[in-house]
Amino acid sequence: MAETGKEALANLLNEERRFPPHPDFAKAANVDASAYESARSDRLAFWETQARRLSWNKDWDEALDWSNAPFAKWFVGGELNVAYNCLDRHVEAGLGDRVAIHWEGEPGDSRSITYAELSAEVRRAANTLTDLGVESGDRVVIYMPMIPEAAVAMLACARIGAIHSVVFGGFSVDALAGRIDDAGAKLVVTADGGYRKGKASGLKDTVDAAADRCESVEKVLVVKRTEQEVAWNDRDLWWHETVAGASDEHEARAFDSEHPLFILYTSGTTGKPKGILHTSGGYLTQASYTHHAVFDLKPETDVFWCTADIGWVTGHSYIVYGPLSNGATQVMYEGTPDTPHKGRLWEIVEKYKVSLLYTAPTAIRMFMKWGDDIPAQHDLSSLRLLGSVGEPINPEAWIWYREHIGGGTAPIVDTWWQTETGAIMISPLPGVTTAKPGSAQVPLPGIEIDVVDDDAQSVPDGGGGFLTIREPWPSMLRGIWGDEERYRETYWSRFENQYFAGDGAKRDEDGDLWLLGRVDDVMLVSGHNISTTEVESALVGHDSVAEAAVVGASDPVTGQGIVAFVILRGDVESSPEHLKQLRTHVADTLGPIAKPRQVMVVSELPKTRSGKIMRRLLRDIAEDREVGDVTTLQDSSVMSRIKDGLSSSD
Ligand code: 6R9
Repeated sequence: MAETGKEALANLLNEERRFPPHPDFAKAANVDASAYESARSDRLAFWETQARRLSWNKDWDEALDWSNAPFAKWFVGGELNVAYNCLDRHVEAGLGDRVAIHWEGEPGDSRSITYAELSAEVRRAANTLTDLGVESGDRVVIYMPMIPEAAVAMLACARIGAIHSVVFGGFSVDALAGRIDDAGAKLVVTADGGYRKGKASGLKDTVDAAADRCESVEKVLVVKRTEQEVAWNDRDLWWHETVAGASDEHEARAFDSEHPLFILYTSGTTGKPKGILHTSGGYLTQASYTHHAVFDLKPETDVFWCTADIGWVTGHSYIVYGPLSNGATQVMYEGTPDTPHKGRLWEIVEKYKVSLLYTAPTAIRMFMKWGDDIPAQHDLSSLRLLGSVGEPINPEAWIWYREHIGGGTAPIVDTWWQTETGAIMISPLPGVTTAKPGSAQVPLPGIEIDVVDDDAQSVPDGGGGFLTIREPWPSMLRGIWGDEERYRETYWSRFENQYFAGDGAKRDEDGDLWLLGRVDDVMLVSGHNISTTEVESALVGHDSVAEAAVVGASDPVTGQGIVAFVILRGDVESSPEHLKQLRTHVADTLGPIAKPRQVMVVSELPKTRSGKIMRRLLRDIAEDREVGDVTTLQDSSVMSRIKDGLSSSD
């Protein structure tokens, strides 16, 4: 959109429904409207107050050093240990018997682990890592299923100052080897496999092949989960033969606030994956504060469940660092939501009386497609707040989530953030904000967001443009691993002194923010910029459509034409007449400019492991090209199935 025209993003969607916080919820909420005021009157002092929620070995001298922008330093001179903050301090406060993780394996096995137990296991793992020669600043790649040892490995790294880099279990040999190599990792922590979709998947073969190619790898530490046969190499060690026998006495050394904590690779649409670097004090401050404020966590009574994979930033900040730093009790689930049946998540909510649930729109739309009767078979009355992350949530999915999962009363927090931002940036505060379905609404206290035009000027209320961040924030990325220049170039070159996130947004008449998807995906039709989000939202607003993805395909007349891929609801039969209806429905909802040129029915859509639609691949189909790089797809065979099964409205 940047280069192609000055036309602001068309302002098409019109959503009028409003949901004010329930007075009882508002009264008991962790954070009230005064947080915005205190952050406005002194932003840095506000963040210093939040940093004091943590335990520091040495106080900082200065809240923020921005003299070497865009490389920030937060809580300069301060020292802390991240793992101590997540575990030992709760045990020291007498909370050792509180359950930290209720873990549910896919086959139905389960473990409840207390803070005392988790803390001891992390201390044993920290001793083991040290015995294996891992030192502060060394890199450790973690390639694991969703088992507690994944969190233990991360925290053990944090405890000794090693830098972890978690890679989604299931990524290919190439993807894994590329990440190990870029980070120069000494150690890989993995498992013999994990359970997904009713089967034991293998991870160890992939690690073996990747480690063979990467000279930096000295050891591979393997957790036994599935008991399947695995090949064994000289560099391999079993977790249960090393960690289990290690001492659980370990002193948590304090590290500088800016000591690196982790690298997490994001693929982006083109080029080599970027190793996003996060450090300690600022990251933990914002992960911890946002978890407390946005989810309204009451650690004594709530049961929190973030359904993300640990390989996604959401798993880092809202399974490991946010919840554990706050002393939360949470659920962790190994498998897929439809194994052994489509009510699995709701069964788990009922079993553990989950009160705060955090999931992604892609999952919500899948639950909608499976049918209202499935959640209705379970007692979900424990749920008191619902969260959404990863993509814009379309208003129909928002309403369904509130009605069918949240009992018609639970507030929904639609949280916008990125791997790069480290923690939530834009979200309603559940006790304060009158919610609007489909809008992430307001920057959190202490966060300065803007929407700007091509010339970096703020757009007025009612306008659309590029979402930017105007002031540094504690959990911001500190760079791209090994590539300073790429960091400046990618995030700081489009607009001077503003971080450009890559997303389009509009600001409505009340000043609330509506995220409109990646600007790379924005379509330019007859000189108008149209967001994929709005057209997709209109399509799933039609009764027959479960899920939709749209792309702009080059068009001799209009520049680009809108091509839509739709998944229909279970019992709907498609026909040329029906597809025509869908095109008309979009035109009626958004205006004739947004009418798709073509609608294609598909049975699935290409998605990343974190559930984001890879529109680039759909554009290849719409423009009839060879399909491009599929290495970060959740399931790399999906593209051939889509091509084979196409029926269209041409
Ligand atoms: C946390 C995470 C970041 C991109 C981001 C944006 C999209 C995430 C969103 C959302 C609209 C939301 N995104 N949350 N868009 N509303 N609530 O997803 O990190 O995997 O790095 O992706 O996801 O496009 O730029 P990451």
